[in-house]
Amino acid sequence: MKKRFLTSMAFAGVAAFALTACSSDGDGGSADASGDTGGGGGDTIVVGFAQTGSESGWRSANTESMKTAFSEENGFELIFNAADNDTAAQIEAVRGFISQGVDAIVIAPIVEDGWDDVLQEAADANIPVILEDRTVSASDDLYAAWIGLDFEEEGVKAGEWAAEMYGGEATKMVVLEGTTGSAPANDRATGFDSAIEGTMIEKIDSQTGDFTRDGGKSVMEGFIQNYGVDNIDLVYAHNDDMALGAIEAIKAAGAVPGEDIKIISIDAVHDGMQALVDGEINYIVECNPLLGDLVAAAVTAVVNGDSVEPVQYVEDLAFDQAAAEAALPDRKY
Ligand code: GYE
Repeated sequence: MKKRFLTSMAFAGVAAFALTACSSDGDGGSADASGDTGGGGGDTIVVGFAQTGSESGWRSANTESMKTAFSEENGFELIFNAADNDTAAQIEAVRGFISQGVDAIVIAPIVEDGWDDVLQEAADANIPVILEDRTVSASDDLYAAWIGLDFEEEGVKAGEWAAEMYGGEATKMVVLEGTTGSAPANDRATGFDSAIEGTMIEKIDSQTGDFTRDGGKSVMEGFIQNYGVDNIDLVYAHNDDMALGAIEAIKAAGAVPGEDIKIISIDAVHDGMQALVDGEINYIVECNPLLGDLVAAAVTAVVNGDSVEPVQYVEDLAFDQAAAEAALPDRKY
């Protein structure tokens, strides 16, 4: 697949386009009192959005971005479903959207596998599907576009920093994995592992904390119990929420997070960035959740029969403590 990185300039450009396109839609379409929900041509576009759930700060920011972009003023009617991280429930939600005859379906797929049948059902019903955030293993013929982040590259960035800072001395690392079977958990592991290959960082354990703060805390408590707080040097958390849970567990065991046990995580949500500024996390790779405008622009294009870039990557930054201090006041999530 050809990668296309959208710089923040391009991102802002597309966002501006989406807003312009939508306000003209809003003038003609949403004033239509007939209740006509047919797609395109100035009518309200009815969109079913199957969100994963509400597991993290990243997810809250993503949901808000989507709800803002798919607003009535922008010419959309959004039918929102959050599946509480239950894959079967998420697939059922998509089936519900198909039977309601929505104009388009947007999915943030909890896991990569298992989407072939329901995507085929949407295709058979002539309902276009746009994926946002996570990827699927199903054929890309079954959806119009995917918009999200390069999770493997995020893992590489985190791993390269770990290799540079800690790779030259014996370092025992534990990993807090995201939801099992999800694209970011798979790819962030692959990217990180490739970047630390040949260094003195040794992965002594790796378990899922399901991308939640409670999950990160309880898995970290287990690691501390099994290995002893003095025998863990580094935590790699697949998201900030799990890192924040691990911080609580490390403190409760009488150690100092960020000093006795170093922590690297991914997302750069506000609470994670604050912990980095406070010295309790050592490095964070960004994962931008503000995808709403890009997704709305893609939905509008597809519904109107216009062409759409099938793979849209949004670029991520990375922060050490000094960079976090500088960036925190202007962060939008
Ligand atoms: O990193 C995590 C969330 O899929 C990129 O899901 C997303 C991940 C994000 O729960 O915080």
